[in-house]
Amino acid sequence: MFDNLSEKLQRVFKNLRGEGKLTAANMEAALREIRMALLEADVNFKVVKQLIENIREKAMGEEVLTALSPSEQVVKIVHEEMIKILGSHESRLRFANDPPSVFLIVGLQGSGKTTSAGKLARWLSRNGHRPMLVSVDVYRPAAREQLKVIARESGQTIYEGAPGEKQPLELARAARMESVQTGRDVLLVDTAGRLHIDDDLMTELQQLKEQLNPVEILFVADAMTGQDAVKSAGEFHRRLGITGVILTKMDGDARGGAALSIRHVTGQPLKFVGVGEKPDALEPFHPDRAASRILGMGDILSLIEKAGQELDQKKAVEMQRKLIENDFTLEDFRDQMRQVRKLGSLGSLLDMMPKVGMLKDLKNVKVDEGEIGRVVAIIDSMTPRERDNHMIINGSRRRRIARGSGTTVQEVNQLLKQYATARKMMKSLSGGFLGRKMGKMKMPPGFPFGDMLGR
Ligand SMILES: Nc1nc2c(ncn2[C@@H]2O[C@H](COP(=O)(O)OP(=O)(O)O)[C@@H](O)[C@H]2O)c(=O)[nH]1
Ligand SMILES: [Mg+2]
Repeated sequence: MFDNLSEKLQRVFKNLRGEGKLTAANMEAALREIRMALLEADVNFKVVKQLIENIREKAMGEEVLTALSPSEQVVKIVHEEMIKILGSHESRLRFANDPPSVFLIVGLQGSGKTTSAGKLARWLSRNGHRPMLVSVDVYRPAAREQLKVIARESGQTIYEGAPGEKQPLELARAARMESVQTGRDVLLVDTAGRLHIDDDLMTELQQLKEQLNPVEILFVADAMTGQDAVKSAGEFHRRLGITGVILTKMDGDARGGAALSIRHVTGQPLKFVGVGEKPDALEPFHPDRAASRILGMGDILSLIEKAGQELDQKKAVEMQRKLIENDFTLEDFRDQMRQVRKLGSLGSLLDMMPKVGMLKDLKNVKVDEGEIGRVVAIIDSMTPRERDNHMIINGSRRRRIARGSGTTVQEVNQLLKQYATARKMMKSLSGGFLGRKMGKMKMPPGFPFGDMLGR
């Protein structure tokens, strides 16, 4: 997500780092590069123009702070302006005073409507609602079945329709009645899509809108289609009036052009992003966090939120101290592995982390359960003294540990080597940029010892 843009912008900031102060000349050079980076990320040209103007105005204005370096100043300004373009604050879903709140899910074929409807039902259930799903996509034979399967897999309630109900309007009406009778407070209506916007589809959607009076008309767009997604969002808004956007497949979109353009071009907020095919791969969109992610500061807030459910905050602080002081033992390492296992994939964890230098490589590291299990087993077989000081683990100790953990001496060697490399890496990082950043950021454990896996 945003990887390419993030990389390019960081290069611009790095170049600025050598400058003593912000001048018209070096600022113009930086602006040119930022402009290029945005255009290459497929950001709408009007948005780029606006952003650059805003950044220039601020940078050249009176707001320049003497306490910050030129590079820090530009990062701060770009961050602020990017948040503005993305929508300033999180746009929450609206609900009707009179339940059920009807959400119409609309968009082109293949954009991710059905998948997102299922994910949204799950998200709503977990946030205190009682949603009901219904598919009114009566054209493709498998469409309604698909939603049924998704609903079943994620434990969501669906209105399947009575035998006679064959038309979208009939189905929607019946589902609404069923929602009222069974006390469901949100009705999610998954609609049909077409390959292109056509009049028949629009007429049908308008009729559904008229009849159901939805509080939300959520346009689902595929982020990978870039400016095409933005264009069709604009078109749907013009003809139907959308209230928000769900941008799917952000996990596969390294550029981020659609995400950065949609709000500014359509005037409607990005409410959720789809970040994978699994039922839980849907996140509310936070402009500030997205901007931080683009600028490579890492999505620290999301990380802490996610980690917070699983981790003991005190332990996190302690772990962070250890990381910085390079006082990180094999015992701590084992704890880390267990946390990584609890949190799920290391990839999604690292996606939220600051992208600094070599850490980027870690994203491609696959964590497999077996590997973690092996690491934990090996460390379990060590004595407390060995865990505290890996230097004492000589040949005979290695053989004993291998036997005790059901692994080979080679695997034990490999683990120790990876551990040593990571310690070294931590040392160099903790002295530099990351160390200072981390000092302020309360870094939870689980980071960044993926290096020691899967190499
Ligand atoms: N990687 C990824 N795939 C997605 C996401 N959302 C949807 N998909 C996939 O996109 C394809 C089309 O989705 P579907 O919901 O059937 O689209 P619809 O025609 O608009 O209903 C399916 O294969 C989904 O699994 C997402 O956020 N990430
Ligand atoms: Mg569908």
